[in-house]
Amino acid sequence: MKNLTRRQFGKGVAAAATASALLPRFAFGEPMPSPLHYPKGFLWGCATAAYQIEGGAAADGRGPSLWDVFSHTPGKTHNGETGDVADDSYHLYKEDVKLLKNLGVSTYRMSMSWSRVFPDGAGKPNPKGMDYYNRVVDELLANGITPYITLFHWDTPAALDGGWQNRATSKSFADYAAYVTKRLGDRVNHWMTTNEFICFTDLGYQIAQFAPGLKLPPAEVNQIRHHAILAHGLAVQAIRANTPSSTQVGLAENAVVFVPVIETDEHVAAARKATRLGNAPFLTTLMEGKYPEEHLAHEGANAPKVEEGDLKAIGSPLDFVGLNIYTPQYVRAADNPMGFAVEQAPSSYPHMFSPWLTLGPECIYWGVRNVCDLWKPKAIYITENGTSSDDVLTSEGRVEDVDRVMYLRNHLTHLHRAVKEDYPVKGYFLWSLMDNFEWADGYSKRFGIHYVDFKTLKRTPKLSAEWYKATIAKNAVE
Ligand code: PNW
Repeated sequence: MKNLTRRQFGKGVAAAATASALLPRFAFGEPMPSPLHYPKGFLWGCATAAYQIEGGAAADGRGPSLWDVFSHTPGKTHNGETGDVADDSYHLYKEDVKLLKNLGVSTYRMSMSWSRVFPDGAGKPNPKGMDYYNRVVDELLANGITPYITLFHWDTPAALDGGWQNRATSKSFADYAAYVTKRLGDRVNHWMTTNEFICFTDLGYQIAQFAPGLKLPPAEVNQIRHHAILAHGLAVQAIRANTPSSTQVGLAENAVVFVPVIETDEHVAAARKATRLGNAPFLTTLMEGKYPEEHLAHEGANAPKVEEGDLKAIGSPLDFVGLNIYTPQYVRAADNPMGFAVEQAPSSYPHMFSPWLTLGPECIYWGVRNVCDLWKPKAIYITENGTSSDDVLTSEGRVEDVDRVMYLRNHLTHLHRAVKEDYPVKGYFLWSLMDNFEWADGYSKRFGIHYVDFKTLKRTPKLSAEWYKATIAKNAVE
């Protein structure tokens, strides 16, 4: 079979054995199932975030972030765990680049800690903090790995007065963006401004699950959301002004993914409408350069105060949209003014180790399709996808995370459909390279494809790392 494709093999055997109608169908003429090949040049990567992996919380002049304050406040995180040490990637980054190299990834999505570079969030920069990122970038490039950098993954400098309640924070963010892209822009060509608006706005300021742990009324939350998308827009402008014209700018957003409950025209249209309205304060406003009328009407007197020039900045054209995709939200067409209704799943609906990680791997296809059909972005990256698992390190040093492999294989199978249908998906970043500080869940939820012993900081590849390595090597999912 060596020099024949599977299909030729099948045909050859079929011709030679037409008499043998009783033999199994597969060997005779029916094409054998073939692996799902990704296009040449498709980018495979892993993702991490600064506060979740770096540690070195007070090293070399880093200032505290709202997450340092929050995690050190009793009762806020699992067992009071903090990111003080995390994976100590601040000191062990060369080891982490080796993990990446061994996987064979071409790209690495990392984030920078704003308060490492500007300990007070604004004003005087900290050259030692900046040097750390210079070293990481150089180490990646020396190993043939392309860095994709997120400027902000929730770790707002604690010194910024009022945090995201204060409009001045948006301007400080743009200044930080200008400073770092000016210094790294000769070596880093792909930038993401922010990660997941809802997680540092609503979750931090409305439901108090994340830093800074406040419960503010809707009008204030809408203003905070506005400052967040304004920060993104001003940062896009700042990056463009400080980097070569070839620089690619986008963001990483966990837009709610609405999946048509049945794939018929009416439900597909409902999923598109739901995507637009369900993501109104964030991605929709970025992509359309204005808040949807329906959203403003719905918020009424609580709608944000918008100053002149804000929406122009917020709607700055992007080179790519990064989507963090984990779970589906099923939706159907409905005879109501919105034209859709969200399905309520029964309590038996399956989920992964984290209860919020409900299964539905087709979400990765619909996430891409809904966004592309609505707004036609030039390029899409899956900037995060992955799962927690109740990983156990065996006495032989193995982690048999077959549930994570199942999750990844299924998502990459459905992502392949989007690629095959010519949606402009350029790459995929698996969350995450290694176990890390999982925010309010502390170290109780592991998302890595490398197991980290948080006492010794030893990293061990899990079965999922072997699986991902093989997938990358074949450029195909099987
Ligand atoms: C993402 N949800 O957050 C973050 O970008 C990562 O920092 C995080 O570690 C990872 O996913 C795993 O949680 C999310 O409730 C947080 O749907 C919550 C949700 C989704 C993503």
